[in-house]
Amino acid sequence: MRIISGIQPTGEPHLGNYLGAIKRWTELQHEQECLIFLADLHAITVYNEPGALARTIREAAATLIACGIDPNKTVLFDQARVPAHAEMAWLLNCTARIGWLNRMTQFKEKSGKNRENASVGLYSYPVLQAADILLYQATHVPVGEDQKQHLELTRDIATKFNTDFGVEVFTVPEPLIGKAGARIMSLRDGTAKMSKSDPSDMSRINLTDDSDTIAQKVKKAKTDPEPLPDTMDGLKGRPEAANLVTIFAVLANRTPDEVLGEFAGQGFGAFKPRLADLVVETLRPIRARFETLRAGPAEIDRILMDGAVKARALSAPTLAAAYKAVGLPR
Ligand code: AQP
Repeated sequence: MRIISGIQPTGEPHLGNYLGAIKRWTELQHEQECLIFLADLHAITVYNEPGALARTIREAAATLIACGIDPNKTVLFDQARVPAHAEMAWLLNCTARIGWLNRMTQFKEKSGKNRENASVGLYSYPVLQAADILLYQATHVPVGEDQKQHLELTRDIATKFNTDFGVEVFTVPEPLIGKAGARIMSLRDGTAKMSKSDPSDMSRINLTDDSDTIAQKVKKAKTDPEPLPDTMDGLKGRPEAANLVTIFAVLANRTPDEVLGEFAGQGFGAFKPRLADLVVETLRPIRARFETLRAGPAEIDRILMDGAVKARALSAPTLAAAYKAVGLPR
């Protein structure tokens, strides 16, 4: 099995990224061949302050390492240092169909009402994602609910390319089914996912927040005045409450119903301090490692450059095969 996944270095990784993706990557690297990349080419599909990108790329890398990604086990790199991603994306842009991209719901969500003004890059974002995956002959991609449609598109592009040119250049990747990562919602709105790009910092817990900030954010998290029921069924129509119980359960390695068994009949005044303690304890070692790593930016750059060297070598044969298949001399 070869597994690939990525994260956009667009802001500070948060508890949703950790519980939904990063934690799983740290486990997978002990069992399978893993590549994890910082999707900096994806990051510029919307305007990102150029002066800040180099820093956010380093900080995202430091956060991943602090969470347990081991650069000796995982090939950790950023896309921009591996030009094959942009090259392959162009080849695949010529295979992907406009009708396929028109169906991508994430573009509709991210482009909002002002679609005519969205960048072409945002529109063809899933084609770059296909390039990220297919370049490495990845066999499996861990996908959350929000990314299922993009992986389907990757499979369609790979199959059409192989068929059009009559040569099996690409492995058609499978979704990695397994223990599903939790979907963590905003602390301000239980119907929106916790997100780096939410303008309110109070909506998320950043992996590098200090203990006081975490306690403050949990305390201020939106809830309701009702007491907690004894099962998750009783939380229907209370998305904020359900989200906090889910976070508690994942962090405590318990089922949500087990957590509710303990807190049934109590209000959030009792629940929130316990939840804050759990989050603080989980993130304390991550933050400590992050602070140490942040003090050595040259070491982070070295790790990313080493990763890029490995990624270039791994991707080169597939890129060459794709150029050859379409008939372009190099
Ligand atoms: N709230 C979440 N709950 C569970 N998983 C999440 N992921 C993101 N948010 C949650 C997962 O984290 C991985 C990396 O995500 P990403 O940074 O590439 O992009 P995203 O999904 O668009 O995350 P954000 O935080 O919402 O970023 P912005 O605001 O920059 O768009 C993915 O596996 C994702 O599923």
